[in-house]
Amino acid sequence: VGEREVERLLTKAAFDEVELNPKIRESNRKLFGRDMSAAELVRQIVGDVRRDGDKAVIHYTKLIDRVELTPENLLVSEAEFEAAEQAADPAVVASLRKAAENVRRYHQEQKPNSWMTYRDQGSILGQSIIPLDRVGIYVPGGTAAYPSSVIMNAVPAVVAGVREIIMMVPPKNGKINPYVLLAARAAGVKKIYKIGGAQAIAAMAFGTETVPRVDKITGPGNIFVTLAKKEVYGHVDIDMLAGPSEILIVADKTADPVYTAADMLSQAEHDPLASSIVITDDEELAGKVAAEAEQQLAKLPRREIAQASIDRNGLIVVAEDMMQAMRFANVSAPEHMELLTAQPFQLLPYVRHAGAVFLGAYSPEPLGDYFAGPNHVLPTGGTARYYSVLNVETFMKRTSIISYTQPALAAVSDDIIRLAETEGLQAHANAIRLRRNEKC
Ligand code: HSO
Ligand code: ZN
Repeated sequence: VGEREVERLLTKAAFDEVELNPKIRESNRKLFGRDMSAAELVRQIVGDVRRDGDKAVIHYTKLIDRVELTPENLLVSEAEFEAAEQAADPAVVASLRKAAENVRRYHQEQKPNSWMTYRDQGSILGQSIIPLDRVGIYVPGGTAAYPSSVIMNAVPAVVAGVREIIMMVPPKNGKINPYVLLAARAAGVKKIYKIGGAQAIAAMAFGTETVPRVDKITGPGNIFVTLAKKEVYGHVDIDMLAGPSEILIVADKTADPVYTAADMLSQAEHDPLASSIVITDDEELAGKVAAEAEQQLAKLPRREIAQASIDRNGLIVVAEDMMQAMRFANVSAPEHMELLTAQPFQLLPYVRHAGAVFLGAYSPEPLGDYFAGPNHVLPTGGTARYYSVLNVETFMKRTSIISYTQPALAAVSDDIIRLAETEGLQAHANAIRLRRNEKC
């Protein structure tokens, strides 16, 4: 196929596809007795929670999650934490702790500093960096209840100095994955609520009788969660609109087809809508990767999901040369980009759009998912064109500092008065003139 066709294949909007999914309409019809898109349903839930608080949260939790909650047990109790500790394998907890420590160390280095600078005649300018007061983290339920994602969201918030971190997890049969609870506690999350879906996002955005209103919501979720984040954006800040996972591997003839196929499947098993792409200048490698992927896939416990993902969004592109491969890779702007080439650092300067880059045969994507230290909450669906990976500054904001002395202000007053009067803003000009002892 031609270059344009390749580019089209590389820039599919997974997000739209989900919203148009007829299955979602169908399940909404069953639940609510009328035809509704995911977006309409989300708008209704957000509106109801905003108006009715806990009552609406409890109503939708019963309807959608089939769990009966009361205002008293929305919060995970001390007894539930203890039960999680009992149920947990200590080796897993130890690995989670090591992972959290690596993530903490990495993010510590990201921490931006406030600064001040001296200008003419004793004036001072600067920038303070202030952590957010309260943030809310969403953690998906079901098979996507990832303790690693708890660490990736909570630790940077703690490093930033956020005063209060709350978390929402949908209850499955009234229960929450014990490792999610323990990871949250280890990271410093104080309050965890058994609420999921759009109702959780709305509760955090507007507050209810039991849920405090937060300033920012982070964390991945299904289509309902993502649409709800879009809906409440502006009332609160959000991290990003996360879609299904993606990997794009740039490989030359030196790449190992076994590793290449394995890394493709590592993302394919996340979600039927996940995407796994290989771009190579070597046709022989392309063939080997395809055959190898088929073999490995057949043995996976999650082969149904991985197969669906590969059928839908699996792609092996043979490029004319490595420069064209890099151009295609940037068009895709993938969440994860692997460079499986002889000299990966030589390609790094050509990377324009990627959430995270993994260089060389011994930096497989799961290393970043779990352990190395950089964050695994990354832009998807081509949004790496303008979004960054979740980081410490995600949980901070900047405030400008301005301090002039009398002579410093006098020296620039003519300019300011002229600009203010040009804009027809006399009161602005007066604020300056009065400080020159002029009568206004
Ligand atoms: N690859 C996922 C993160 C994750 N993987 C969590 C395993 N657990 C986000 O892109
Ligand atoms: Zn993953």
